[in-house]
Amino acid sequence: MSSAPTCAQVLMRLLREYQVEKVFGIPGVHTIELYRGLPGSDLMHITPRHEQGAAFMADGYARASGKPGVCFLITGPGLTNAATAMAQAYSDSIPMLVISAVNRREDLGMGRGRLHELPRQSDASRGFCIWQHTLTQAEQLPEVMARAFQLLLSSRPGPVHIEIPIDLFPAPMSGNLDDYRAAPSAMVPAANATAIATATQWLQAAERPVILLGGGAQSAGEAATQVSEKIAAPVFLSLAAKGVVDERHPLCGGANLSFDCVRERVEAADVVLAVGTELSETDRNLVREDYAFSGKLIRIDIDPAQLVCNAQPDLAICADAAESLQQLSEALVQCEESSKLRAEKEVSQLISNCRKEWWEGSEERFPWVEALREALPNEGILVTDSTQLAYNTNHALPLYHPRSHITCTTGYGTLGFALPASIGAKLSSERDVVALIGDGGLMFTLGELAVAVEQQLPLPILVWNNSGYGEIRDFMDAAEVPQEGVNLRTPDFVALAKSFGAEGCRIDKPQQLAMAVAEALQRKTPTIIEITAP
Ligand SMILES: Cc1ncc(C[n+]2csc(CCOP(=O)(O)OP(=O)(O)O)c2C)c(N)n1
Repeated sequence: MSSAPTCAQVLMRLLREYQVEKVFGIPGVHTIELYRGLPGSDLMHITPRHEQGAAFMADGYARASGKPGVCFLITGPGLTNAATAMAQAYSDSIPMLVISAVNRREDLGMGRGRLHELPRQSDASRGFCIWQHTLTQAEQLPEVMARAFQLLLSSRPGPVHIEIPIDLFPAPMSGNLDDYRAAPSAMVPAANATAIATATQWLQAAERPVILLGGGAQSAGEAATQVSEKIAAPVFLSLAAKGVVDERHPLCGGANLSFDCVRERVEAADVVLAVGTELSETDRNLVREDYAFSGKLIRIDIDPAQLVCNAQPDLAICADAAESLQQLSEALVQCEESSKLRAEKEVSQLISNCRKEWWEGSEERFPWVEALREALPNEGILVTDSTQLAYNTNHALPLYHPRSHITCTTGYGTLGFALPASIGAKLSSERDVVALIGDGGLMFTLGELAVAVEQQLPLPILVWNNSGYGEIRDFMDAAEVPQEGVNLRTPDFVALAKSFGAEGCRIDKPQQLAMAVAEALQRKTPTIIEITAP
């Protein structure tokens, strides 16, 4: 190549070097010169209908693939529109790279009323990003990108926001495009040998150990299963870790931390091994009380701050989850078969006790949970919004593989997540994806259905239609607050789907679900399957 590459071209080159294949974004006048860098880069650009959709898609893409999701946004409204989705990703530690424009360097902080000007945009995003940076010189881009990817790939992830002043996109850079290479990603830290020796000793001697896994243990499923088998420890999963250990495994107690019987068992354990988890309130069903651990607590996390979050550990190991569980599994000696059988029996008893707690008050929804288990392929990915049926699938629908459960029902808990996140998930994975959304949540990001149609995604979208914000309506009823703001006029979702070029059908019996999903998975277009909620 003879002429000097521009900063925008180098950016595209570096993204490809960092294995990025798809970016989600909406262009604007500020990013025209950014987009001049796209042709020839072989990056695929997906265009949502709202920037919130772009960031939710990037989030779903990241959760399903384990690779960072990438957005291109304009300054000001582009960034603030994406803020909610970035904050959900921050809350759930999802790797996301947001590249936004910002006004010219000479205008920064000047409040001149320029188009899209957001005074102190960098301050706005700093609150929900693990790192925020304003590029001031084009030559620094490779260093900035290297730092961004080290953070995304080698530490506790979350959104990284790099804002690029519009005068820098066309700025010439030195050398040829081929000169720009990715930095090697860091080898993640293994646990210190003394810590492993202590943990091994405690776990080996434990009579009633328990393992708790959070979203940070996403890649540690196999090693966690081995550890649990070696010491006959029941494994409980946070909602972010659902499926990390196959929920059919006899030692897996599922994502049931919010039930009294499990809580009691965890609190009574003589050793608790908690890996990659905040021990957060939302997985304890808003009981707002921290665990009262009576035994020893061992915590493993890549982020030192998490090691003391919500509970003080007796042993804190700052290391990669999979690496350290592997170290533990190699150090531990296999327990006796009789202990394993005893633990398995206990887990099965606990699950049936949970089931009694599950059913109360939502008996009518359980046939739908069972139907959905039948409808969802074994390797399928379930993407859920904050809707009543999802609160039941969270606990009562077993999943079998890591990265099978993509949900916004914990942590930040925003509505509108599931449709765009399921699109992102499907764009990053060969696995079947099924979305589950309430009629209220769907309306937040409905426009993104157009993207699923454009991309010809075979995506069943289950809409739990109870004509309103059902969960809040129930809470109002329970609190004897007169219903206000919770009863909604819903559109004809089937007709709406068709107007987008999607398919649509309406069902009201659980027995109809498996067929409806199977048919939807065969189509080259999304299908809205509207469920008339009982
Ligand atoms: C952005 C946002 N606004 C408001 C809420 C509060 N909220 C939580 S659940 C819910 C009801 C959702 O209704 P719908 O999606 O129809 O599901 P349903 O509860 O009826 O099953 C609301 C309003 C929220 N979680 N996020």
